[in-house]
Amino acid sequence: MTIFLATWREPGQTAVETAWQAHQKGGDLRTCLEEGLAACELDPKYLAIGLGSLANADGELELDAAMMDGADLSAGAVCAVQNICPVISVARKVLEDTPHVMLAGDQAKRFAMEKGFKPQNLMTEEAVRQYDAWRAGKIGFQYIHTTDEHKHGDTVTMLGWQDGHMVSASATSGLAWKLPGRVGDSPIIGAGIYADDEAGAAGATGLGEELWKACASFRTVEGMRRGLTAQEACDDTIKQMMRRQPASLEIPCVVLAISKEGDFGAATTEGVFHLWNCVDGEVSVREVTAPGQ
Ligand code: SD4
Repeated sequence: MTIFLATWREPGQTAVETAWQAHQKGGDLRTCLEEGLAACELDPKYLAIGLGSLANADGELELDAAMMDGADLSAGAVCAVQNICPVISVARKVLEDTPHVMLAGDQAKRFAMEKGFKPQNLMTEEAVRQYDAWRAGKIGFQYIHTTDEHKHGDTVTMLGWQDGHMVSASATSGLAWKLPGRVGDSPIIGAGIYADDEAGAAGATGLGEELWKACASFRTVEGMRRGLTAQEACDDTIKQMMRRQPASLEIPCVVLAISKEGDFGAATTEGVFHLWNCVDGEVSVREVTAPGQ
């Protein structure tokens, strides 16, 4: 059996359907997740991933991505990379072609160029228009942090499962209007993603500062290692965050997980979240509501 999970109502479907197509062409889990995320990164209509995303406070895009393979805990990530897309492919190259876990900023860009990626302007006309509107005070921080998923960030976090083997991956432009150099949870192993074939795989999306402080993905995988189902492990992480981290009540923090047995789930601190899933080619979406909402 093969399962793909992906975050958010808008891009999640693109991600799981592209991953399934890659699977049908014989791609392994790393390739399926890379292609699923790259399809989202290269589509300018998604506002918090890749080309045409919402910029940082300087009007520049700084992208983050990571991939972790649960077979041997190998991991690769890049953060604060400018002018390169898709960065999930660069993260995979860090995983496969270097002894390191993460490359940052200009040096990650240099590495990508050495690997054949061509630098390009990622600020579309629409991205510039959004940035100008923010600078003019016409749209605020909440534009990207609202319970309305149509306006929410489109960070895409994906989990792939095949006969007990798991890979996690994520790609994002991070928070809109962030301070230049700011890095969130998404490319951080243990925060934005984690995978261990001995326990399960997990990922996160939402307010990166809080998800990182909670080590949300690692915590959720450890819950499954203790015997919780994927849904129970997600609930456990989210309840703990809601109790200890009041900021996570204001802006959605989401975890998703799949256990080594293949059961999966998700939980959110706030609002409604949509989890896309593709189980042996059957694509559907689960609506997940915050506790008490
Ligand atoms: C971050 N977690 O950089 C990301 C943002 C996100 O949907 O998930 N947006 O904090």
